[in-house]
Amino acid sequence: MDRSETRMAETEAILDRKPGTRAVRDEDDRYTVVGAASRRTFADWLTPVEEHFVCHRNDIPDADADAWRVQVTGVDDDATLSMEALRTEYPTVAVAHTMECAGNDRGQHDPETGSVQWEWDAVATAVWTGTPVRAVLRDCGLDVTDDADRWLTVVGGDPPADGDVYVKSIPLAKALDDCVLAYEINGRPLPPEHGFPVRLVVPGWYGTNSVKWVDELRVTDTMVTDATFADGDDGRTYTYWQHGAYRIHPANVEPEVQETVPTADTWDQLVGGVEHPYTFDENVMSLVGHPDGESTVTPDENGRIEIRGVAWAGDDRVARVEVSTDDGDSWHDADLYGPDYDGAWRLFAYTWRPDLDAEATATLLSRATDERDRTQPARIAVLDEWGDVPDDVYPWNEGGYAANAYRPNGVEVQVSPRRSE
Ligand SMILES: Nc1nc2c(c(=O)[nH]1)N[C@H]1C(S)=C(S)[C@@H](COP(=O)(O)O)O[C@H]1N2
Ligand SMILES: [Mo]
Repeated sequence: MDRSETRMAETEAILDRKPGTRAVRDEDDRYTVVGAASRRTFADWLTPVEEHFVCHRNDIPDADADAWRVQVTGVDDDATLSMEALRTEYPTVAVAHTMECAGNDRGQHDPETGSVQWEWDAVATAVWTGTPVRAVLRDCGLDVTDDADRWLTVVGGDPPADGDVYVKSIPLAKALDDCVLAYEINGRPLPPEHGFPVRLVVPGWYGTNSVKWVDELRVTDTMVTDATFADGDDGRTYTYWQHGAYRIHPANVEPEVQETVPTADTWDQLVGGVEHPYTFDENVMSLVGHPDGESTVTPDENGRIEIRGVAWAGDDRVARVEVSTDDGDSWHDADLYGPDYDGAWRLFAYTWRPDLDAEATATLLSRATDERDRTQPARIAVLDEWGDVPDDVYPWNEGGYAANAYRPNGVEVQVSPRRSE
């Protein structure tokens, strides 16, 4: 079977296992992708596995957990670890992680960009159980008190259909701080499509960094470059996923390989002059989950409708969420509540008292601000306004990455007055 046939078969099987997802249009017909089927996903803090999006390019490896090994290299004592060793020889931890595909909201770009046309469906929050990366690297002789300017380069075990091995580099400081080699999601064994038997989880960072089916952890002085892995005679190459894809750049640009960046904060790179930023930590974002726009809503006996949703900001905290019920003419502070973990979204709620005599339509918007006072922009630039992006506008970029505009995510709801009995 060629890749497009296995991709179709794989997608069908995933949709069967995950009734809360739907297939998403992939312009280039290359990825296996399913996304959250309903905005109701964003009215809850924990995303059931059945509603968690999936995204990858290559075939899912046919993995046998007993035979799987994770290589640890670039340290004093290189090691080969079995799943048994990972499970039993190190501490077990759980981390909450809001995983957002860097291409979430790509479908809102005009002109359209290629690849997967996500709307708001490629974001989810799960609790991942596994082994801290720190414990493994320390055991392999790494001085974990000295992470200055080094990187952790992680190799995926998915067979590279087009020769490009799935390799991602993250700053060693982040890896040692809170990253996990996960073998469970929401207390259940990892399903194949989420990285069985083991995947990296990088809390609060775009999904692309969380390498599935981990083969190797390598401590490196720079991000992966052509020198990191000997480009073999086997036709495999190692830098595409770090440097070619998942970078924010205007049309018709081939981003160059950089060895390092002055900051991993995606937004800081964008406004701070880093050439073609890397999509590392997630930009501030929010989504309304209820009402979901799929059915008419009626105020309760006190005339109230509760608007609920989620807001996240990568490594930063969410400081504020505002809600508008009149398409952005006026804004009201929402309450933040519920679980509060680094790297995971917060729930928000706002009590709306619509003033109604007859059935009406309203456009609900939410916009979040992070602790560093960065607020979601209103819209995505309609043209390539790169370098000259007005305030309150997110730059249109060729890969459609890291967009966090609030207007395209507005939800139109039909409200009918409560009938007096
Ligand atoms: N090995 C490997 N890891 C990967 C990918 C991949 O194609 N291969 N896709 C990445 C992308 S783009 C995303 S958004 C997340 C999605 O993780 P999920 O499918 O578990 O939701 O996995 C990341 N890890
Ligand atoms: Mo992604």
